[in-house]
Amino acid sequence: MEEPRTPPTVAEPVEPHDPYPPQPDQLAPEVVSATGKPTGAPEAARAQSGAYLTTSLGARLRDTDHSLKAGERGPTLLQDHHLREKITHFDHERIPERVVHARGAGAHGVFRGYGTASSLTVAGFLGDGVETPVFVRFSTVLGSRGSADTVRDTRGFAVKFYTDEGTFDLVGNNMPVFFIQDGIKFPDVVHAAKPHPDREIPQAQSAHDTFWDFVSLHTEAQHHTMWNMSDRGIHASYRMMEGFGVHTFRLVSAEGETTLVKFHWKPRAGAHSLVWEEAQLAAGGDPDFHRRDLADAIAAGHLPQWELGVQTFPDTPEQMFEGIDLLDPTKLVPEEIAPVQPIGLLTLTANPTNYFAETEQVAFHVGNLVPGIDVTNDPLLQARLFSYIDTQLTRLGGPNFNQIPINRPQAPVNDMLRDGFHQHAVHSGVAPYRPNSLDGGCPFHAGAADRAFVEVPAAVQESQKVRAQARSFDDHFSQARLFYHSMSPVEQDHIKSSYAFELAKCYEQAIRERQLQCLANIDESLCAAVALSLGLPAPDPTIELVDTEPSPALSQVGTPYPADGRKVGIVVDASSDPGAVAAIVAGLEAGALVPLVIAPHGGQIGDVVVSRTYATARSFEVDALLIVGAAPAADAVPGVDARAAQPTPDAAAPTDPRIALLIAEVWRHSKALGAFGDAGLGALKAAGVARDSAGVITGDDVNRPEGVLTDMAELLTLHRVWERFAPTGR
Ligand code: HDE
Repeated sequence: MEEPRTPPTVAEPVEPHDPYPPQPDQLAPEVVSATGKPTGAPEAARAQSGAYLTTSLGARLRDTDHSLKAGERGPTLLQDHHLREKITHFDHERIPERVVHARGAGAHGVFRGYGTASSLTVAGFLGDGVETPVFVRFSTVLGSRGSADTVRDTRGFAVKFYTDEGTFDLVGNNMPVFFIQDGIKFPDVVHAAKPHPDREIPQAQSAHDTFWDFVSLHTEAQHHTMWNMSDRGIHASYRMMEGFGVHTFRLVSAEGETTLVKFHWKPRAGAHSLVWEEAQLAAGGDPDFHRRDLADAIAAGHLPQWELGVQTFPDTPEQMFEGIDLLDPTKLVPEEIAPVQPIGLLTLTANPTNYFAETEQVAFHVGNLVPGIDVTNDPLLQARLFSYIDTQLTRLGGPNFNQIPINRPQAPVNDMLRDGFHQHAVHSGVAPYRPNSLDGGCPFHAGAADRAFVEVPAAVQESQKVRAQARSFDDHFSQARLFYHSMSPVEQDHIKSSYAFELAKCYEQAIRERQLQCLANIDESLCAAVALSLGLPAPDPTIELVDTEPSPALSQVGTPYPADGRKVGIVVDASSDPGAVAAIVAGLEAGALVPLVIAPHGGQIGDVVVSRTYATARSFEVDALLIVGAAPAADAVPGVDARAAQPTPDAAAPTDPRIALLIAEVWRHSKALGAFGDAGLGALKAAGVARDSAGVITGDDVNRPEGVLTDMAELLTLHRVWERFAPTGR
């Protein structure tokens, strides 16, 4: 029997009781057998059981604090089986982290098909109203397991669909293009992007010589690099991130018709980013920023959602669309010429119960396909088909990794794969081979009517064995130019600044100059702005610059999205009226916003729980800020906190220096600001913010906050107040 959870007591609990159940927001993988059979057992059936401490085999233990010694002061005895078991297991707690995508965050969810893809594919899970359990893992690429979430990087967006026709994995990224066109280059790009092999620095960064050395010499990487330098490299949260299958896949209909597709995940909350200073502050102030945001949102019931969509292309022998090679993963197809058609909805519903068991041990594989979805000859995808199984052999310690709970399929398994390390199935019979008569011929081949996976008999051109690629892969710059020209002026400014930042971090002048040459081959004004920052001359292009129609869909600016789940900080001080604070909190919650009360110290303001204190609050934690009161707190002592040493100019409404800094940050991060009464106005003044400037809303009466709250919710639908700062226009 599981015990209900009770709040912790100050004194150590001593009354034996069974383990607590998981938290209400948590879920564990479905309890199926190693061969995919439903067991009917609750998810917690795999958790620890019994009230008493035991050995790994269930013998109860009286003492785990003292080793078995020859006398109180004597040496420890080899006989101590408990000591040896405990230490031996501890010694082997770590498994190798992923070579790439080591740092991740996972969640359980459900996918509901719309049926709109049914004419394109027989895949059952895309059928109208069909619900399929999923596990999703988001990740950064470069950093080690403990690295910060908000570094500038590409993000992984991997989804495991446990369909009843087998598991389908869509192992994508938050960018639609990749650094390389052929999988054989993957070790090169990863070696270049990872920390330098001599000093092992920098961690989780592309701002270093080896990365820029590679991408400037290997110019097919320039398009993806441009995405990384854009706002897409520092997304605001996993909830606000697009996903892409990158490669072109092939769907197969019931009639055997094939269609080429590119997969897209569209977040319901819109695609949004941090600004670079926020990303840097968050990396120190809350290295788990994205992981925490995802878990908190799910726990609070603000369930993240994405629509899955496809761009479709005729499956012609050339596999080209409007001059774009569909097998070249450094190219995207603008949505304006191939609209994304929605085919289903993903909702994340629960957090994992155990990070290691689920998020760490989950094993994705692009070859996990179901009938109706097949691969193409994209040379990057082809290499991935090898890599994802191979890597698990070392990482998860043997060939039976698909029997680990999070990887178990929820479809019957009869695979003739036998034995190996950590075999969990207890196979019956004597004939794991085909054909056989001893097990009555079982397992049988599935016929066409039995929904078997059949590779599309795609034609292979008569050719020679060559280490070469098609000429259509040779264009390395035109889509980087297309992307840059599709950005709004403020996004272009961010791109210029990130190139300037990253290249300034390089030590080698030759690498900077070489990358400037690449920028000259993308856009003259971009190259000139970065060259100016670096103090170098801007080179002329070495190729003819070709203009294509921009793709406005690539810009993240200008489209309103629901503000649900956005965080609004409320700064209060010792004299703030608890009733007014409670009313603001209630007003925000009624609008599906998340209030974070920032007070001089922890505890409660009336019935409202304080979320942050003056000593901890920074801009990156909120999407907008409301100021009710901000008088200096008792601990605003210069020398205790350097931030508390800033002057507060307005003697009439003295403001805590840390709040003045917070307001100034929120201001320059282009977020909405609201202020009530004299205290609020004084605080704005102390931070140097003009009350009538863009995105600043003021209210006279804190007891009538409705107007301010409505205006603020409206501003949040556009994510940021970009018009606050005029673009450079350089
Ligand atoms: Fe991966 N990739 N990759 N990759 N990848 C891995 O698999 C690899 C590529 C992606 O959350 C590894 O289990 C090769 C493109 C994601 O567990 C490894 C090539 C895209 C994840 C591997 C690529 C991805 C991985 C590391 C070039 C976007 C994390 C451990 C041919 C479409 C999945 C592991 C998770 C993980 C190999 C290129 C996405 C080493 C060889 C392109 C989201 O097997």
